[in-house]
Amino acid sequence: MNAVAQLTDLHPTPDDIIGDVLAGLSCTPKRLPSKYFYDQRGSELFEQITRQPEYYLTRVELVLLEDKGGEIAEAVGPRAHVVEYGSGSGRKTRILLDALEDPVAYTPIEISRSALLASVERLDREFGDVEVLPVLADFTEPVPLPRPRREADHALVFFPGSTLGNFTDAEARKLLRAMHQTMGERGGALVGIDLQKSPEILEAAYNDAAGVTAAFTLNLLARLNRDIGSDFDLAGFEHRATYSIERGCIETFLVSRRPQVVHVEGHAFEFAQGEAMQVEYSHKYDDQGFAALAADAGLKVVRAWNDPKDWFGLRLLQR
Ligand code: AVI
Repeated sequence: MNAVAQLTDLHPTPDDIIGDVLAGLSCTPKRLPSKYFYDQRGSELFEQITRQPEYYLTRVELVLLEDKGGEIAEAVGPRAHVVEYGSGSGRKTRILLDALEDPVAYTPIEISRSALLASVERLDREFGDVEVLPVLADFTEPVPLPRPRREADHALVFFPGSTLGNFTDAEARKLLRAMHQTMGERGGALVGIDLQKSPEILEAAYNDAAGVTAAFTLNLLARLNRDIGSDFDLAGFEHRATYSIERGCIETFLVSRRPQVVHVEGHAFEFAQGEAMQVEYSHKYDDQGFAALAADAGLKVVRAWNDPKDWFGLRLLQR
């Protein structure tokens, strides 16, 4: 049986894009949810971001996984059922599965059917030796895992890329509590986190010289225009990403270049010149802050691996 036939559909509630956009534009200051960045073009642009010289996160995490694969495998133990939150990081998954001792199964969890199906065919081909059991579900909720043909010793949730940093603190706590449930009694989680560092390095990573991140941010407006019929003028907004040392967070905004009115579903929203609409958080962690976040979800950091410059970290969490 192939992986597509084995897809478990937990019927996640579809995104309410119109509701989310109307709610965000009615806030002061205005905001839009960053989860809507990832249409096809947005995913391609993110892929390009990961190849920009300033955006170190992906490169450093890949090398860290390669370098520490043996230690990670030892700490995780044999016969894991690897459960990935999202399915966009095939290269990282391959490195992890190659490093682990006798992994039993691989379950990507995705809320988008098209994204899950697109990745599943590729995964089934690439991970021929490991059973692929995709699940269509919202990973911010606890997810009952499918049973592999061969019994697994425990589940290992894999959440790389510092994607956790894109959630607000309250959302991250909820997600980690759900992860605590999903991983089960004997399970663990391997989470990639971007670490706090100089604002210059961080701001450069989110304002690359080639303008790919700016194009990625603006694509959100193109996506909304296409999918919900809004009339954002892309030339009327500019990308801005700034780091707050106090909050340990890159905040990305779309700043209105002039006074303008945007229409969504018959509602009119006025923007002043220079008005900044918040579109993304990218939290950066220190050891204390991350351990506290995990502890709120009943999880302990049992192992920590950083690259030699302490720019990026992998954390193994257990109950
Ligand atoms: C996917 N996520 C972890 C990226 C980040 O670094 O926050 C998204 C991104 N936004 C701008 N550049 C990259």
